[in-house]
Amino acid sequence: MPQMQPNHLPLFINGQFTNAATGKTFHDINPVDGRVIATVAEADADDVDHAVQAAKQALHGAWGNMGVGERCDLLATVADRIMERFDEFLAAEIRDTGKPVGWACNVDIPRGAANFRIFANLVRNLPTESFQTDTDDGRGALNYALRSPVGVVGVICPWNLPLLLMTWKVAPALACGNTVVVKPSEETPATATLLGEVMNEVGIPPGVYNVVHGFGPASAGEAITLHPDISAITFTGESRTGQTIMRGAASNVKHLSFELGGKNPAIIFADADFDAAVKGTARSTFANCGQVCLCSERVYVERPIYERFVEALQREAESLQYGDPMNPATTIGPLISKEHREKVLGYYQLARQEGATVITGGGVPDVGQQYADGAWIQPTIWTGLPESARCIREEIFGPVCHIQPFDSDEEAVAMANDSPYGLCAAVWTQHLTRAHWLGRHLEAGMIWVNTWFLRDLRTPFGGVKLSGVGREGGIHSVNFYSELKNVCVKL
Ligand code: NAD
Ligand code: 6OD
Repeated sequence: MPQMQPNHLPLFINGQFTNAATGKTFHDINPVDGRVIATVAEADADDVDHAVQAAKQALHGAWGNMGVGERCDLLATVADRIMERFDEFLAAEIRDTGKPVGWACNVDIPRGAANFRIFANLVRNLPTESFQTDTDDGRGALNYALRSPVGVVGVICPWNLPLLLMTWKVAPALACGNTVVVKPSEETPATATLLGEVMNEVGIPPGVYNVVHGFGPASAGEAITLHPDISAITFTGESRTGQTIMRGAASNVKHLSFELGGKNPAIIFADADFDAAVKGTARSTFANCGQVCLCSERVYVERPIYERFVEALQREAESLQYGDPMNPATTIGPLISKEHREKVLGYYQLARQEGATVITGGGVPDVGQQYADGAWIQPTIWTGLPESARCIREEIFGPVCHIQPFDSDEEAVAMANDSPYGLCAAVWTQHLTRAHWLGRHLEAGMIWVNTWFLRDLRTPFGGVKLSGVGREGGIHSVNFYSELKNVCVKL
């Protein structure tokens, strides 16, 4: 069986590792030190078409004809094989992203496997909706709903949680009987390619899982968006990219599921368990160097504990350790690229112009000669900005938050909701009815109370406003990745 060559990441089409028809490649860069770690085959519209044709063939062939039990058993073995090859997935993910091993070990790779296990189980055990209907002759009718796959699904992914977010889409899509053409982010092509090896090893038929590398506009991303034989697109990324994909996908009215940007609030009440709220907010602000769409960039603290909270969060930020991502003592990695660092540093500068007090950070750390070409940045805390400031309204996607005091539940909710985004919120309080009241009134898809990013994969996940379209997770994923057909039988 052909394997990937070290330092070169090919496309994976119809069960084969292959180069782009044009032979074009681009570089995969390690953000820790700026070194090129691999060349990557760059797909164009012809390569995407090749992948779509393979996916169509599998859809109407080996995969489409397989029973749901066998299909789900195979997908469960994908989960097992990811766990058996855990260290390879871990090393590939860390090389691409520079994220600390502790986070990658506990979040990215196990979730990559869990996505397959959980959606295989869910779809294997899915009941069918049915109704007995009265008729005039008294004999009645039986209605029941059948599920069929949507077709070939385009999966367009970001770079922040590459394996986790890609498999979060691929696993339910395949469990529901679809076939997929995946475009990983150009920044993080490795684990999606490695998954191609796993698919072959466990016997997933050729064409079921295809990977095309490349960029967005005038590249593989756009080719997926415009391809007439792709029936649905599931996309995670920036809201602006979502708008572009939505326009392109209109041509053949593709089904769309979008997980987009966020500017998430964390709300800390004076009655909260103070230490838990500080630790939890440090995690929700600085985890993955602030590059999780669920991160808190706006922190609202009830006035009696405001000063104490700012000092405590400052201590947490200043205790984060830069360094070799494979060292378990490292707790903050670099940003994904120097280009992204320019964007985040632009906001660090803008915050000063907008009148922020910089409590900590605000620049580039000295991480030593070895990492001088990496994309390192200081975790940063601001206070003193008006709620109308751009730094409060726009998604930054870095290790940064602004802390604002509030005086009442109503004021906290009003400030939290005054945003074009609505992905999630974190609320820290010991007051039961207050927690439920906020849960009802916050405008967001997910509300965490006294925790953050605690995931049960059966629950609905997605955002309101600019943060997304639709929900994935549990039955919501099944509803997106399958078509329901009602059969009405007169008895
Ligand atoms: P991005 O939108 O720049 O890129 C995401 C993917 O879209 C990449 O694969 C890219 O190549 C592709 N793409 C870009 N332009 C395209 C186009 N015109 N047509 C088709 N494809 C195109 O996002 P990113 O920088 O990779 O990720 C960071 C963003 O993702 C942040 O805004 C973050 O909030 C968001 N995000 C959201 C969630 C969520 O669940 N809501 C999760 C993770 C990340
Ligand atoms: O946990 C998930 O399923 C999920 N979609 C997380 C998204 C994180 C965004 O960066």
